[in-house]
Amino acid sequence: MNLTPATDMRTTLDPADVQALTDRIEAAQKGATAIPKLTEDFPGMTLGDGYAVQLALLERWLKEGRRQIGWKAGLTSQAKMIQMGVDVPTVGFLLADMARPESSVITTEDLVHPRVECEVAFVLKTALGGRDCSRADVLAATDFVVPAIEVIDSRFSGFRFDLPSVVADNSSSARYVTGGRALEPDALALDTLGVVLEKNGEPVAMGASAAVMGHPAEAVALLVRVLAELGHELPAGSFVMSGGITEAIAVKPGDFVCARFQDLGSVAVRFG
Ligand code: 0L1
Ligand code: MG
Repeated sequence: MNLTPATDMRTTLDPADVQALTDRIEAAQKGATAIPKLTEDFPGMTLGDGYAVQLALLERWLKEGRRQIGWKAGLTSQAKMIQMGVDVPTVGFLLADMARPESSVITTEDLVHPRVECEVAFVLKTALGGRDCSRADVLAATDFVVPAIEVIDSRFSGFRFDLPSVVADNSSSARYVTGGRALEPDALALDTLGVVLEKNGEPVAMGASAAVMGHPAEAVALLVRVLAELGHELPAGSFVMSGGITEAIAVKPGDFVCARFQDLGSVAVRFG
């Protein structure tokens, strides 16, 4: 497993191909349709090309008036990497309209094949950026942490992809829900936080936050370093998800999911 940041942002696609692939991802996301991974048509695609498509999608949606609230780190635990057969963490953007209220019903009609993950989310009180961002920098910049469920939804058939494709697909971002209680990071042992994920009243996954790169703030530092490579930084007030602590669990209409976090309380949501 490679838990070091992927910094090879070399690009090979010309601008027209980036726009064509952005059209493809946008249509799959808006229509909730599964498509083949992008590398089937563009086998030479690099990680940098994947980020070029992701950022083109972000730019498009910001122009449409959608609002960015922050970023997510993905594939930050070994459980996730093993599950997906990918060995480098990724980042994706989060828009305000992807949020859903706790205890609400999340419709699956506009999703392809949703899965849920338990994550620690960070809210920043000061801006963070730079290629040398460390765990200590993240903790100093954090206002509070909250427990969260991320609903991921790969737009690729069978939830099968490679790194450039999944990065282009905004690291499978779909929905997110926060709940529980907000705590300052030094009010709890952020590295040994236990979590149990229940589906329909049965525990289906469990783990401790150390599974996320030893400490979730380490994943946020990695995200900041990747963003620095892409020419972005986190403004004060950013909402950042640090990555799934366990493997992701598939959900379908009628499922009730509850993530119970040590010290931070629980987050629950139903699927319809
Ligand atoms: O949030 C995540 O860890 C998802 C990253 C992309 C890979 C996947 O869809 O599982
Ligand atoms: Mg996630």
